[in-house]
Amino acid sequence: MPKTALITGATSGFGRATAQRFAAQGWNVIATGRRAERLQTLRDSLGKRVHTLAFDIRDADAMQAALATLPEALQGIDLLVNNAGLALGTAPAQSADLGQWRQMIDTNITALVALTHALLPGLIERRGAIVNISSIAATYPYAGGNVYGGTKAFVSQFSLGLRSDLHGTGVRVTSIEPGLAETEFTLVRTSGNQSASDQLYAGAQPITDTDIADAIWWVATLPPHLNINRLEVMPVNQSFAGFQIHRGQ
Ligand code: NDP
Ligand code: 8X3
Repeated sequence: MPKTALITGATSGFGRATAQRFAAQGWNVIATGRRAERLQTLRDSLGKRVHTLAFDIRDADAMQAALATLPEALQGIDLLVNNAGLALGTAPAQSADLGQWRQMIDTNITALVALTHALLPGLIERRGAIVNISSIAATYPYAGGNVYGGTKAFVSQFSLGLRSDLHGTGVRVTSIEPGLAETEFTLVRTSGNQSASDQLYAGAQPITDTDIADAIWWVATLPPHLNINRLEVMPVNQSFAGFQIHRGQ
């Protein structure tokens, strides 16, 4: 029997590459996202092993309704990849848009928690696995990262908390924490500014979507007695800078 992975945010970036990776390895994939036409394209290219659910992950009722439509053969989920998420804006907190903050919290935290809660009983029954996509922004603050970094710190800490609570169930939990990665992430963050996105990645040899798909494949297919708790991944060309000092009043 093939295993089944539910991957959120499969219309783009890490999620799409992960759907492609798992489908190519013979898994059933439940691919989610808002853009139904992109999900259809994914299904057209990957075949019947991919089942698509188009809904806004912030809408708890839509999420439950979508899960309820799953055919019986796909109701047993072995792997949940909580990947859907976004950053909006890089303004300092004092001039940030509260609506953007709320959208990040609703997507990166509230929806992730709700989906995890819905799927936990089944994951326990099947001794499954959860991979949460956090970020280096969870650990390393930077100017303009305020609420985005806060949401990812939640994801990392929630992952560790889940590990504790799931002790003895056989369920594995991993937080993957990527650095600079070229996806649609910056296009979304800058409200569609393609040149800002291109400039950020130019010459940097950033992480690719398939790099992260490979990492997810690795942690999810290790022998069942092993758990990768946190996996921080950066491009070689990215590293740390110092603290900032303001002089004067
Ligand atoms: P993309 O923008 O390429 O993909 C984001 C995915 O999230 C899309 O499939 C999008 O689907 C989905 N999504 C966003 N909002 C919603 C929503 N309300 N409902 C349903 N789905 C939603 O970015 P990445 O692949 O880079 O991002 C994936 C994850 O990786 C995110 O959690 C991000 O924070 C994290 N990350 C990214 C890094 C990077 O540098 N790229 C580094 C570290 C972490 P749709 O729009 O169709 O709904
Ligand atoms: C995305 C990485 O450094 O842009 O999570 O916040 S960063």
